[in-house]
Amino acid sequence: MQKVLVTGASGGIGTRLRTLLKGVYPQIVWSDIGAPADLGSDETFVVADLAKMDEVAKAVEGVEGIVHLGGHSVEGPWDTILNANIIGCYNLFEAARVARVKRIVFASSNHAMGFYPRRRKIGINAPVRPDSRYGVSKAFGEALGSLYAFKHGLRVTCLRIGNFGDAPLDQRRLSIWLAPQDLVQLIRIGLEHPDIRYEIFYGASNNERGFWDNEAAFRYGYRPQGRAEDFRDAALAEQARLPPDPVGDWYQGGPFCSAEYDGGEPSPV
Ligand code: 15L
Repeated sequence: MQKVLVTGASGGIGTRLRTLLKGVYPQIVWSDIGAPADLGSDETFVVADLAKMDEVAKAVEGVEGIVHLGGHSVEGPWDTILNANIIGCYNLFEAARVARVKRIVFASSNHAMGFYPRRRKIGINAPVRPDSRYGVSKAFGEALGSLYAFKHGLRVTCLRIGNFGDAPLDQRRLSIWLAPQDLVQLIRIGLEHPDIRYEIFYGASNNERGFWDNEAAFRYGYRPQGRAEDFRDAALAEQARLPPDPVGDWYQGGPFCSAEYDGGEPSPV
């Protein structure tokens, strides 16, 4: 990997990766709809609105690998999700195919699977159960990745990211936390591992209360270093300050499940 494009450079994860990926690849092009405020003079940035194919095509020119973090990163109105995450994701994969990009790492989300009860451990073979329009857009991105991998030979890795940050923020996040350095490991497997064709990994650290079986990632050498339980007391104290949420507390997707909910009794399975 000589030249890598990272979309979503101005977002929360992109901002951290700009430090963490420094020097990992000879050339990194950062992209977003607007430039990060603290863009360094040694960083290459290209403006691209994901909903505009010509701008996306320019951004992917000459790159070998893409880390696609761009788009809308939480639940939103349908028009927002449609433009940023559905049309935007299509434009990205299609532009990559035309430009003969070799690999894409797609930032999917735990919200593609949010409607599984917390007490159920799921792997990558469980059917998708999106908990929001946002979650549906991530399931769409995973399906699109599969199409471009098996039909067009792109090597695609989808990361169902839990919650990225320096520490798990509450009880649910003790199960889904992803430490920054662990995300870097997963991205590097996606961009570099010779055997990748199409894979889905859970973006989670070494979490004792994890909801997910991440065997697929382990097979590719993923060895997460972050241990959520090291932050247990602070996370549980934060949880105690939150109001009860019968639906959100039952399902893996938490508040994404309870928002706009009128589905009756939560599912036991
Ligand atoms: C996500 O997918 C979001 O991008 C992030 O902002 C968090 O809400 C996270 O999920 C989560 O589930 O905590």
